[in-house]
Amino acid sequence: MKKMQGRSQEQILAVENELGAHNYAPLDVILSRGAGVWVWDIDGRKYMDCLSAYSAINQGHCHPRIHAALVAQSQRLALTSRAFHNDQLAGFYEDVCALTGAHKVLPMNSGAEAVESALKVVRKWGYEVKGIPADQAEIIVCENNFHGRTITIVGFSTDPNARDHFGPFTPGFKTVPFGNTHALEQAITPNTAGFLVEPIQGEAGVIIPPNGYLKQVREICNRNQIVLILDEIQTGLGRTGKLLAEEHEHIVADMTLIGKALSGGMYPVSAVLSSRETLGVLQPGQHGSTFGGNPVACAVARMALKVLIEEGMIENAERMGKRFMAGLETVHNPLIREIRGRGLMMAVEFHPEAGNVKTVCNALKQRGILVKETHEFILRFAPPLIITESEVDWALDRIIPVLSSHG
Ligand code: IF1
Repeated sequence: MKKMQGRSQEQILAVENELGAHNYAPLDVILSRGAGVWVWDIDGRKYMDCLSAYSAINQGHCHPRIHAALVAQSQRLALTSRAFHNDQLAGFYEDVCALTGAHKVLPMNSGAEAVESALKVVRKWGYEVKGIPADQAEIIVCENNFHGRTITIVGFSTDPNARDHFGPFTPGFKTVPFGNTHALEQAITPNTAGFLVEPIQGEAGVIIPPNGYLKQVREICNRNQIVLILDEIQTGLGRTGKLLAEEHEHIVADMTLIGKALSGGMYPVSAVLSSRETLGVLQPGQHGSTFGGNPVACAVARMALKVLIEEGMIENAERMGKRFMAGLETVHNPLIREIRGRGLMMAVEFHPEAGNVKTVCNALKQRGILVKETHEFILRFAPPLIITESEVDWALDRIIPVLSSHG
């Protein structure tokens, strides 16, 4: 196996360019080590990670307790398939249900798999419980959604870049404007089985709905016997300053999807959480996954949740989010359209005339801050939830001058 050590950045990128699919345009940095909020590149330069692998690293890079759980379980029993039971799965179910109030859990691996699983279950619930005629189930989603990259999911995306030339797509989906309950009500028919929505739209650029939106959505779904599916794969597990973003509006979804930080970034783990009635429609042989609910995933996830709670990361996200936002709001640049956020899920949106903000990402990288733009004009800031006051101040000292002078 060829060693990468000693190769230059150019040599490594040339290999990636030659042998890898070009489905990403990463920032020009090659990381080789991470600890807490910090990462180092192959030349030893240090950066603060303000992306957290799109909120998969809420607990900080290489959390020692999560790592220890990964090592210990992988040395004992790594995978059994679900053809047999394993001694970690029941504990995972208990921990997740105790924490979230869910009655049933379906363990999967990636976020997209959790979304796809929820879509299958909601359709099946529609036919078998609600009595929707065969193959007529409809699921409503929102414009500018992001729920993953499978053909069914990109089929109901409104982003041409995500969906063009991947058709034909799965039928049975309707799209409504995010944050608009009137449009949602108008889209409902007797065949509507579910409504899939992010509490805050991440990829769209941290789009926060009007106050009361989720509460009204909850009532509309109750009135129309529609399963409310909240995709909390990015907003969940402390990112917005609550365990789940739904808590900001004091509602409980019928199905909640979690992933990413469910493993602290250490292993692909996701889950569909639900009431008995919805997940209860699944019978043996009707759904599955080779790695879903495997002993390592369960052991890692149990520890990832444990440290999230025991180390006060959720409360810290609330406090540090306020400090971070207060700092960002001191930036006065006429090219900035809006600064918004909830907890440590934040965004700075520029006017289009500011040009592609990738230049800002590069300027921030030069100062030791790693962020990524979304949709050309929006910078998202999402550091690990363990960030301290002094680390927030360190970041702001570097971010504020760059944002103030852009343009
Ligand atoms: C990429 C985006 C973020 C998600 C929500 C489901 C999934 C995601 C709300 C699917 C995944 C990731 C995917 C990754 C980059 C990142 C992303 F830019 F793509 F849109 F976070 F905003 N629901 N988001 O955010 O989970 O299957 O990836 O585990 O595809 O580039 P996954």
